[in-house]
Amino acid sequence: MKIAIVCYPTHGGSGVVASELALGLAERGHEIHIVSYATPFRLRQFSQNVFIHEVEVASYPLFKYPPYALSLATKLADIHEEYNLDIVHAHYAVPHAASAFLAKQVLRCSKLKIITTLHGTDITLVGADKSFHRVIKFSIEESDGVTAVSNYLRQKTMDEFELQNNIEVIYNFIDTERCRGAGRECAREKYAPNGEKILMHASNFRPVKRVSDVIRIFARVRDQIPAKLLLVGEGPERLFVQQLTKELQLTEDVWFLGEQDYIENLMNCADLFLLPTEQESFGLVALEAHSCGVPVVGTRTGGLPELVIDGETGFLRPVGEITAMADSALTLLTDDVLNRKFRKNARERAVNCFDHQLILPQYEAFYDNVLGQ
Ligand code: GMT
Repeated sequence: MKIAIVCYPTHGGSGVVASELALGLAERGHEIHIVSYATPFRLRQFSQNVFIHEVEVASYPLFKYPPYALSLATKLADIHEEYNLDIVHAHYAVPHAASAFLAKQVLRCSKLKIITTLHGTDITLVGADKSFHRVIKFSIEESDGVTAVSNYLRQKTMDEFELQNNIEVIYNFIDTERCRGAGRECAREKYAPNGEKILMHASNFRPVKRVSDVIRIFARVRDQIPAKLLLVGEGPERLFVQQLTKELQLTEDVWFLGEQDYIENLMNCADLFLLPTEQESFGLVALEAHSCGVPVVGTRTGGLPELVIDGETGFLRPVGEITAMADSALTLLTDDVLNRKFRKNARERAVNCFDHQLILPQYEAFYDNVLGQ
């Protein structure tokens, strides 16, 4: 098949999923065209069957906001004319699904199928905003196929947009072999020279991730046992979080590591992953933790319980319950037998339910189905 994958190039989960999907499908012989405003970081190396198309947006003094959605639509129409695509697969509804629809209208080509994958904030935060709501509802309704990354997100979308569409759930996935090989570079001694326990968190440091809760949970843990915290990522809350770290006198024990292209090496250092997020449609980063055999302590919210099994692969507590999450973390960090059991369960959960070899065929089957419509 010839598939254009439209995505964001950043470290966010939707860009990572789209990139891994591109690489997986290319390996299975499909011709993949990546369309984005920059090359996604995981696709910077040459891969057979993957073509990169960067969207350029014209600037003009009249434009306060450069019209990216229009440039993207034009680019998609051009790519179709040159390569005769079967499918445009839009990852993240805003504005990708709308641009794909516009490209199809411009081409007047009913043969070209549009698939939209919903990732989370495109529905729960951005899509729900009044300024986008109608266009997003329309773009989803006009897609030839729609997938969501969890049952939670599927239901949330149906309710939010009062949709009649069929939305298929295809979970996010990971190459679980990658984690097995990683970790040699993980210098545990570098981050925890005196054998301290290592907790980790990775996110885009947006308010929805509640990174300040991570710090407060860590403060309670470190009061009880020697521990270090690795923080991965960048975002608007970073300065605030750094300030809080100072105020709580944790600077010596918290490592701010910035954005990392592959976090497996660091993840293999961790004894526990913290994800006290407000909302999470799936939680790809929790899957990355599980794939490396790292239990997760987080919140019972959104699609996270579809991945993290409370009491088996981690502990899930209500949003904002810092003390309960700190207690759960301490339980897992002080009981070695329990920790080993949870580590084994977490790894098995990733391998048995979310490995790329299981999920990629689901996307292929979905494409076949849509093309057969
Ligand atoms: O807001 C984010 O966390 C970024 C967003 C994205 O575009 O990458 O993440 C969403 O998509 C991921 C990939 O499907 C999911 O794993 C995340 O749970 C989801 N984030 C939220 O729902 C907050």
